[in-house]
Amino acid sequence: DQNPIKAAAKKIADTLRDGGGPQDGVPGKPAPASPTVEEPTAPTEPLPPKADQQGPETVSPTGQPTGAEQARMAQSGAYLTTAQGARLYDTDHSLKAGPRGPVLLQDHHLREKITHFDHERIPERVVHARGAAAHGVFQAYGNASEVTKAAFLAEGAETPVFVRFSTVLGSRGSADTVRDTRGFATKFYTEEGVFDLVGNNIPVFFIQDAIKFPDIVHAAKPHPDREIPQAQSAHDTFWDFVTLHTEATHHTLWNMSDRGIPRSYRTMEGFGVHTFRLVNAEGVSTLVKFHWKPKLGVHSLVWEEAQIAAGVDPDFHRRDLADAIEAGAFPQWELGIQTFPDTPEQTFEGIDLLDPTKIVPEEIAPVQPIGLLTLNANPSNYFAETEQVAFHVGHLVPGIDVTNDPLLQGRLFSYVDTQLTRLGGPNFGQLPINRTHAPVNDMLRDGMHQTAVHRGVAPYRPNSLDGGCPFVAGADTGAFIEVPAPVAASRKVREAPASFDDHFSQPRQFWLSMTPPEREHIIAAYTFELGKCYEQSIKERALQVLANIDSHLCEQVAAGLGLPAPAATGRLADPEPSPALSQLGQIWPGDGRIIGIVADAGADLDGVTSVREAVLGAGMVPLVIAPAGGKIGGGDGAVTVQRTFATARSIEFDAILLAGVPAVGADAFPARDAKTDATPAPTDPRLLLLLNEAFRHGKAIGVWAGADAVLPGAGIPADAPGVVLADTGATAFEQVSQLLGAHRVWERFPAGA
Ligand code: HDE
Repeated sequence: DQNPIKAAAKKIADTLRDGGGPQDGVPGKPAPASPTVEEPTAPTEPLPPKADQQGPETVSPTGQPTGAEQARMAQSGAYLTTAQGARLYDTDHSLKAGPRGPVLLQDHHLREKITHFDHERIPERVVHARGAAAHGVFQAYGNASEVTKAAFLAEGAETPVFVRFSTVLGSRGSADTVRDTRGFATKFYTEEGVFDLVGNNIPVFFIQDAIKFPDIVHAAKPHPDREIPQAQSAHDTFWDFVTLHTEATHHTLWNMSDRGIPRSYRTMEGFGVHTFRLVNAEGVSTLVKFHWKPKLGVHSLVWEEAQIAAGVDPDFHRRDLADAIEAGAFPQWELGIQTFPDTPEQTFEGIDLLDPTKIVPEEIAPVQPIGLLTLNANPSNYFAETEQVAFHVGHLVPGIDVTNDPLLQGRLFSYVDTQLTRLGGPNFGQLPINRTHAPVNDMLRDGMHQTAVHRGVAPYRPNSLDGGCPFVAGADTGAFIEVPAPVAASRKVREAPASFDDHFSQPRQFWLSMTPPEREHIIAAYTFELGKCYEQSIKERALQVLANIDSHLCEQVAAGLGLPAPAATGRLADPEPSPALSQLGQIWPGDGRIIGIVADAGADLDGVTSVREAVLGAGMVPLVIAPAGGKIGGGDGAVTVQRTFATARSIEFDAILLAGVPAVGADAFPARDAKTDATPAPTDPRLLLLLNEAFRHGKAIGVWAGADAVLPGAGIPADAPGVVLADTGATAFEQVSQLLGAHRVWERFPAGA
C-alpha cells in the first residue's frame, strides 16, 4: 500500500497483534522485550488533500511556509525529546511498579508532560476573547506625508502588519456570528517601532469616559449568577444599562443594524473611533479619524443566517478568513483619514471631536485614502500569534499622537495593565508576535519570562560606565513628542462637557440614512432583543429611547412587543441623512464569493464542469452539492462532490446554481411527469430547505436544464426577483454573478427575514 498513513496504521496494528509493548507479569503473555530505540519513521504527510476540494495554490508573499510544508515543520525533529532535549523511548505509558501497579512519582517525563499541559491555557481576554488574525502588508500611498511625518505613511513605504478581528462579548469558544461589535486591531511593524491601530467595525462607542467601561462590560457579559446568555446582548442587564445610560444609544443602534452581524471579516469597515492627532515634519498638527474601507464592500448576514451559522458552523468568520487567504483571495482594505483643523475647540461643524459617541459624516469630511492593507498569510500557530498578540493604543510612532478624548485616555492605561495578567508579566513585548522590527535599546530589565540576555552594567541614565549609551533621540525622530496644545486652566472636576449631552441626534441621523430593508432589519433586531428581556420596565424604557430616535421605529418595535408606543420626550432633531452610512446601493466585486452548484447524476454535468471553471475564473469558489459524496457521473466528465445534502447549509453559499432535472429514478429531483406535466416536489427535504433558505435570505438563484421544476416545491416563484432561468450554466452564472455585485437581491426584502 502506497499510502503512508495507512502504512503507519498497519504497522501499529501489527505491533498490537504481536503482543508488543510491556506485558510484564500478565499470565499467558510473552515476556517484554527490553525497550529498544527504533529508527524514527519518516515524517508522513498530513491527510492527503482531495484534489477538487482544494482552492488554488497557496500563495504567501511573506515567504511564510504554508500548507503541507508548514505542517511538516511543526514536529520536524527525528526524535521525540523532553523539554531538556533528552530522547524518549516511550511516551504512551507511565512508569509503574509492574503493569498493574501504582505509578511512580519518579517519572519525570510523565510529570513534565502533564504539568506543561496543566498550564497550557492562559486567561482569555476580558473582552474581545474570540478572534481570528492574519499577517499582511501595508503599502502607503504617500499623500499622508502632508499631515504626518510617520515613516510608514511615506510614499512607497511597505510595512508588515498583523491584524486581529474579534467579537467583544463572547468567550474564546463562542460563535463567530453573534450580534455584537467586531474588533479590528492592526499592528504595524514599522521601522520606527510598533504602531497599533486598535479599532472596531462601529465608529462610535457605548460610553464617553473610560471609567464606565467596567459598567458596560459587566452589563453586557452573561448574568453573573447563571453565566448566561453567552455572547449575546439580548438580555436584561445589557438593556438595563444602555437604556439608563443613553449615551450608549448610538452604538446600540449600530449593533441592532446589519453592522452587528457582518457577512465576513473581509467585508467589514474598520474605525479608529477616537480622534487622533497627526504631526507633520514642520510640526503642524491635524486632527484625524481613521477608517478602513474594505475593497469587497460592506456586507452583512441576515439574522436567520447568523443564528443558523452559530449552530451549524460557529467558526464561520474564522474559517472564511483563513480559507480566503489560503485560496489566494487576499482581503484588502484602504486606510483612510478624515482630517480636521487642530483648533483649540476641537470641534468640526459643531461636532465635538473628543466625543467618541459621535461620527463626522463622510459627506462633510470625505475619507481620503492613504494606503492599502493586504492580508496575505494565515498564522502558523493560533496560540503563539493570534492569542498572544498584545495591542495597545499607546504604541505610537513619531507623527501620530493622541487627543484628550476621555475614552482614549483611559485606554492608554488599560492595555498594558491587562497584558500583565493575560500574558503573565511585563515582558510580553518579547513574544515573537509582539516584537518590534525596530532596534530595541530600552532600560527595562528582568521580570517574569525575561528572554533577553542583556549585556552591560549600566541600565540607567545618565551613566558613564556603559559609555553613556544609549543616547536620546532628537525631537525630530523621537516618538511621544507632545504637541504643545494648551491645557485650559480649570479646576479639577468629575464632569463631561455640555456637548457630550446630545445622545439622540446622531442616532436619528443613522436611522434616517438607512434604506427600507435596513430599517426592517433594525426593527426586527430590537424586537428580538427586547423580546428576550424579562423585565417589563426595561422594555418600556427601551421604547422610550426609541421614541427619541424615531416614532416609526418605536411603534413597530412596540407592536412586536405588544406594548404601547410612547411619544418622544422632546422635539426630534432634523439631521441631514448621510448616505455613506448605508450598506446598500453600490456594486462590489465578487472576489472570494462562494457559489453552491446543486447537481446529481442526471444533471447537466458538462455544464457543471464549465460553470466551475467560470466561477474560478471570476475569483469565486465553486462548491458542488450532491445527494452523496464522491463523484457524480463517470469517465472524464465525472464531477467531484464538495458538499452533500447532509453537510451543506444555505449559509455557506452566496448564491446557488441548479444544474438541471435528472432522469426518473435519480436521487434528488423527480422528473416532470410527461403525461400531466405536473411537477412533483423534490424528494430530499434538505435540498428544499437549502433552496428555501437561500431564497428567503435574498440570495441569487440560477437554474438551467429544466431545473425550474424544483423551485415550486421549495416555495420559490419562478418569476421572483433574482431567480434566473437560463438556457445554459454559463448564462445562469453570468447573471447570478451580476446580482452578487449588490450582495443580495434586496427587492425580496422586507419579507420578514
Ligand atoms: Fe478595548 N480593550 N477598551 N476598545 N479593545 C481590550 O485589551 C478597553 C475600546 C478593542 O485583538 C483589552 O488586550 C477600555 C474602544 C479591540 O487583542 C482591554 C476601553 C475600542 C480589542 C481593553 C476600551 C476598543 C480590545 C482586552 C474603554 C475601539 C481587542 C484584552 C476606555 C476603538 C484587541 C486586551 C485584540 C481589547 C480595554 C474601549 C477596541 C481590557 C478600558 C473604544 C479591537 O485592555
